[in-house]
Amino acid sequence: MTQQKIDPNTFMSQLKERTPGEDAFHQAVSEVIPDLVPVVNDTPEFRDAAILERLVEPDRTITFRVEWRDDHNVPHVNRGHRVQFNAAIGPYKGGLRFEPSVNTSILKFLGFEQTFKNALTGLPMGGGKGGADFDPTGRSEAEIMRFCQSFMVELHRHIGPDVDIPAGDINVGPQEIGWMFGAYRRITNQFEGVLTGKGLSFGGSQLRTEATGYGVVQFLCHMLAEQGDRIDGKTIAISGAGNVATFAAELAIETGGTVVTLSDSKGVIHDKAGLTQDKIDWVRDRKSRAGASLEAYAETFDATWHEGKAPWDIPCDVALPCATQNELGRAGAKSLIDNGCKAIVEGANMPTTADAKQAIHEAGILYAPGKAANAGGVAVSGLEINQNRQRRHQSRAELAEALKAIMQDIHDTCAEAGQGKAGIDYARGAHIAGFRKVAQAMYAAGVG
Ligand code: NDP
Ligand code: 2IT
Repeated sequence: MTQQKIDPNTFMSQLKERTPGEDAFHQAVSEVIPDLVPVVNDTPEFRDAAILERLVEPDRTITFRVEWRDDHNVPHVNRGHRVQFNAAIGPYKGGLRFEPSVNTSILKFLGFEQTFKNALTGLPMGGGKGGADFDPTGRSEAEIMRFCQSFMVELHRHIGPDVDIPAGDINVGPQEIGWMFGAYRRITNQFEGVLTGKGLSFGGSQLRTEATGYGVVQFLCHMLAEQGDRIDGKTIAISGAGNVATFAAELAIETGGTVVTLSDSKGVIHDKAGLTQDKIDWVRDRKSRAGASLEAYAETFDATWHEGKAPWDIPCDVALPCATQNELGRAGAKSLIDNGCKAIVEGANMPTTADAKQAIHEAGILYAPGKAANAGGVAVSGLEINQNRQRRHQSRAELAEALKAIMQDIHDTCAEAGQGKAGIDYARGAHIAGFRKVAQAMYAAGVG
């Protein structure tokens, strides 16, 4: 029996009723629903198999207690999670985030996005995300290590190279991955590719650290090329000062752009002359100290510091939000547009609010969603999985070529699926192309 056509508003209100209070998750779903409903309504087998209804329900969400002792021997309790969202096209894959704001809603939004993103990479990876409401700010290395070890005491039951392969995300980098990998190995007595983003000496991949930020800039270059334009000479505003932001800055500069901002949770630096590799190295060193702000950049180099501000009031040709969700609101988007910004490419996951997206859409400037533009990181994670399976290391040059090819392919796929009368809608293209692959796999697997 063919199911009735879906009404986007009814679909969203039913979802909200089933998942009260999960605002970030609702936002992530409501971004894609207007683009997916026409596809589902035109594809009777997707409707019959209730693909959309099943797609918004994670396979499982696991929540657990993480207990650890600080340096004064005082015990602490945090809440850890792994959301295994969708495994239709491959084992669950996605990062771990340690931040006080982490909760089920945030991880469901991230796991949902990851499902589309991973499909776009062309690699066999399903979507997942995890983390804990642990705040590493001001904690010693020993404390963070003990937290990672305790986190893995529970997480190890739920992951495996054919089941779920986590990686890093906010506040989880190579150091934390090393501690978690060590804990997994000791608990299970297995040396296997159960995490990506590992160090090179124990199965990590060349270029994984750089891949997300580099991929963002490669995606931007493809978008500009599509318009007959280039990055050379463009003024670029970047938010964030972590993994994604600093490697995006690095490649943007190398390819001829002038990067004038980086930011953190305390404010933004404006460097009119533009960042250089030396300045980026200084930022990395500074930010490697827990809780350190970028403020001292303005005292060290010829730049200004704007306490409590984001980069969006600073004139630029291109904006790359690379910090966190909902960091670019309507006022920021308006300000970027009024100051002549021509392209917004998301390095972070869902950094742009719904209101801001509306303003960007109305202005008709170029826009790329994170699920397409920041997929380079998880793509190289996918290549790390392959290397671990084959017990070999690919060279940096080989991986650089592979990353380039994947980002070109994601661009072209989104451009093709997003082509419309008004030009290319990259978000629509990403939603439709990612969805088709997952939906076909879910359909093929049957219901139940
Ligand atoms: P990092 O922990 O390396 O860096 C995060 C940066 O964002 C820090 O500079 C941090 O500042 C800043 N930040 C965090 N919250 C806020 C806030 N509320 N306002 C302003 N700045 C803030 O994380 P990543 O670079 O790895 O991740 C950044 C984004 O990219 C996230 O959305 C993540 O999900 C996404 N992403 C990451 C990938 C990866 O491979 N790492 C892959 C794809 C997407 P402070 O130091 O002050 O806290
Ligand atoms: O959001 C993301 O794509 C990531 N944090 C990277 C995930 C991964 O498994 O490499």
